[in-house]
Amino acid sequence: MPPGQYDAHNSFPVLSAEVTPELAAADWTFRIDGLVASPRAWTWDDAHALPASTYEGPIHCVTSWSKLSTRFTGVSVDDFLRAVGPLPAATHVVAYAHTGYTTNLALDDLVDGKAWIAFDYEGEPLTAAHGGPARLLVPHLYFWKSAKWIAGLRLVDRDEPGFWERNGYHHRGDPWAEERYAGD
Ligand SMILES: Nc1nc2c(c(=O)[nH]1)N[C@H]1C(S)=C(S)[C@@H](COP(=O)(O)O)O[C@H]1N2
Ligand SMILES: [Mo]
Repeated sequence: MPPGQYDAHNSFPVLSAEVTPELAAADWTFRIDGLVASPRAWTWDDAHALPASTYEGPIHCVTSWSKLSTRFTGVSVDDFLRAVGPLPAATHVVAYAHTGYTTNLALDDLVDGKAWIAFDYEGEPLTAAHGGPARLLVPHLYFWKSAKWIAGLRLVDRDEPGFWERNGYHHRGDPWAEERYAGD
């Protein structure tokens, strides 16, 4: 367990800055643009044509709850990135939600099997409150990086703070280093 965290066991708290949107799977789209060779968008069916990939392990919220055992299924971010071809200048990513929520990540934190676009939690479709129909999942970083109702990734050449990062939270958010607030 990372320092300062406790196991929430069977509870799965909901933390949302926005009102939960009513977003049908048929209306969901996911886009990757910015510093890529060929920007593109996926529908629900397009995304489900990609290989399924499962994450099993912990998640860590900066408010100090963790869940040591979770299982999410979706598609690896690697498979989406392969289709667009990130340009060498791309170092960072702005993840944005259908609601307008944003969060920044280093591109390195989204590649090599470390991040997913998740559709299912514990074998059931993600509930709307937990980001359904689809959320970003970056479980090695604090959970605010895992944008619910994910709409897209914009590849950029500098680290631009997102919603919580502009409000005092750390740019990276590594739970093992307790990167909770700017300056930690
Ligand atoms: N769109 C969006 N994504 C979001 C948030 C949010 O407010 N809006 N909150 C973040 C925070 S602070 C956390 S801890 C997790 C909470 O996910 P959960 O509600 O499924 O537990 O979602 C993250 N993703
Ligand atoms: Mo959070």
